[in-house]
Amino acid sequence: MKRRHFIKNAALTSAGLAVGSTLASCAENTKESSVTKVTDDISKAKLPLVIATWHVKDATAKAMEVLQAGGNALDAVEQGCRVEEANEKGQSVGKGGLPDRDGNVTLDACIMDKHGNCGAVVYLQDITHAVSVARKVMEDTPHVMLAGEGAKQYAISQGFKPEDLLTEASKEAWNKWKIEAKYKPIINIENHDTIGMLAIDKNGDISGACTTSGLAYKMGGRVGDSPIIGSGLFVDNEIGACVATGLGEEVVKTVGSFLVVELIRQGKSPQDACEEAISRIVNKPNSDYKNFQVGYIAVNKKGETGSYSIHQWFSMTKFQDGVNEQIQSDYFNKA
Ligand code: SD4
Repeated sequence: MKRRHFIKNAALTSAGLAVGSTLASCAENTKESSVTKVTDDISKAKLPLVIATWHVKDATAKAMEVLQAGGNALDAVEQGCRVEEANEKGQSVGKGGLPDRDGNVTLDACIMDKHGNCGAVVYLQDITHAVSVARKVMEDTPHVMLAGEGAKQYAISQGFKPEDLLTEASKEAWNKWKIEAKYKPIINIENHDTIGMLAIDKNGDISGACTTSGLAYKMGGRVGDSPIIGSGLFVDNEIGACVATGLGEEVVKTVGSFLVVELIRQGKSPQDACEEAISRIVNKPNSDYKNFQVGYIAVNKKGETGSYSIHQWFSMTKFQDGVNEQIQSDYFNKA
């Protein structure tokens, strides 16, 4: 608005025009500098870089292997997430995930590339690698999201093999749960939860992915934040990226990952942006935050990272400059 006014006024005199062009270019520069603030010294960042929610060093190692071999960030996050999807011991992702209250394992996943393209699957059953189906949706269909039976049939048509995702261990846990059948979100279910992964490749391009079996013993048909672009994941290759874990309903209500990236755009560090997004949740009137967990991890274009959660024991795994480490996250609820 200001700039339009200015150009209109400047057009009135030639002197105005001269000054106008200087000021207009100042205005452009100011606009430019606020947007490129995080990109200006990308050359200093130690790239490539991978971060992921929770303690998933095998997954970040796989992603880094892809990046070191010259692969792009999109391949890295897909391959990294696949490690945990195939890990039957992880009861919150892919095969071996805990089922809904009816005993069905249903997966949610999404992926987003450096161009802002995205793909997602929700309520997917019998297919382990939901993240790869999400990528197929992004690359080979005119849509961004497929659900349920349609997603499954699409996956099968693309060569994915259907299999039973309910392992003996998860069936046993479900049978125990059925004795009382009380639904209650569990904070930090096993220090290894939904996997969200963000990577910056050697070219400085960012991609992200998120994959989960969602909340254990959820209602049949329930979909969380993880496959919802802007909630569970958001990537803006000019600015940075964010991915979420925890009680998806609370993340969706604040469009958490998009919020974090927009806060970075406005000049916040990834750490401050994650903290602000958590404060939006806990500071709601009547927030029940003492009874649920939400955690965010984020990266900016400079390769700076941040992570923050409501409760203690959330962590981020970070692989950069030859070091693959689990970093405990700072948290809000210190009372
Ligand atoms: C969901 N955000 O479905 C996922 C699950 C999760 O800790 O991250 N649980 O709500």
